[in-house]
Amino acid sequence: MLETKKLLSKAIAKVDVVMEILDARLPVSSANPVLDKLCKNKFKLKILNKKDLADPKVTREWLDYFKTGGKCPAVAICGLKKNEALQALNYCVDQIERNRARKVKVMVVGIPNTGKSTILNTLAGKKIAKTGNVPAITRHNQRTSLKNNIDIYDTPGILWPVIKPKERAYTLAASGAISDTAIDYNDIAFFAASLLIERYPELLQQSYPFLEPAPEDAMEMIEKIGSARGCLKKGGIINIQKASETLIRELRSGKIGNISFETATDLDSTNEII
Ligand SMILES: Nc1nc2c(ncn2[C@@H]2O[C@H](COP(=O)(O)OP(=O)(O)OP(=O)(O)O)[C@@H](O)[C@H]2O)c(=O)[nH]1
Ligand SMILES: [Mg+2]
Repeated sequence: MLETKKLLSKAIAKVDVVMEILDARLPVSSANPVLDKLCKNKFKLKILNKKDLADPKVTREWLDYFKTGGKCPAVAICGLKKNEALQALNYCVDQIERNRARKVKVMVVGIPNTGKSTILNTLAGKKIAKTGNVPAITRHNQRTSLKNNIDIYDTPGILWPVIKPKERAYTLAASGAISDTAIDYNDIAFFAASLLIERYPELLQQSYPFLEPAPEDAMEMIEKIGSARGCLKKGGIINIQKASETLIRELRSGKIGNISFETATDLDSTNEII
């Protein structure tokens, strides 16, 4: 990890601006804890990407949170929309005192699967970088020249080896930032179901009418999903693994609705500063 940090630090030293791509549904858990230090003398913009999947009210609260006290400039975008990606890029480039003849170098960093390569493709207007809804798609830094003398560097997602507290690991796994082979679906589904029951009962009612009457707990919810979706083993026993996979898949795709996994209020209550 020390080696990764050194490489990242060297790469950052060579660029003018850093675009930190976060997942709008989990702007804290998807942040790189050492990036702020590495970017000490650089302009860095936090981009809350995938805003189309997040709870809009919670995203607004996050933007207010970052704005308050000048913590860090932040915007929320859908990386698939050209005008939104371009606005974020222009915001960054406008911060640089620039001689038009000189190229502006912009680096896109973030943990896996937050949409870095997607944003690059959207900005370039063509598919330059490979993308995919599993982590660790991009393997090497890749430079692309954009209009207006801007060079943009796509980078592989970097995940930190120690993720604390445990809820952050669950949150990351539920979003798809951690490889599915490294997680226990049952635990993640249990975490996700508890969150949905507590925070998004109306969405559950609309998307999963078969849950009525509302489940008392996560296990009951997963069992009901298994039963409704035909996730059954021999003898009609519910296949909890399959039911868990179904819930996570539908949660990630936005099928259940616009959901945020963490809120600025949660963070305020822990007095944590980011
Ligand atoms: N709904 C939605 N999906 C997005 C958005 N941005 C990216 N995605 C999807 O998220 C998945 C991951 O996108 P990538 O661009 O490959 O993510 P990455 O950060 O480059 O991932 P690594 O290279 O593995 O670090 C893909 O399925 C994209 O289509 C967005 O704003 N909204
Ligand atoms: Mg990528």
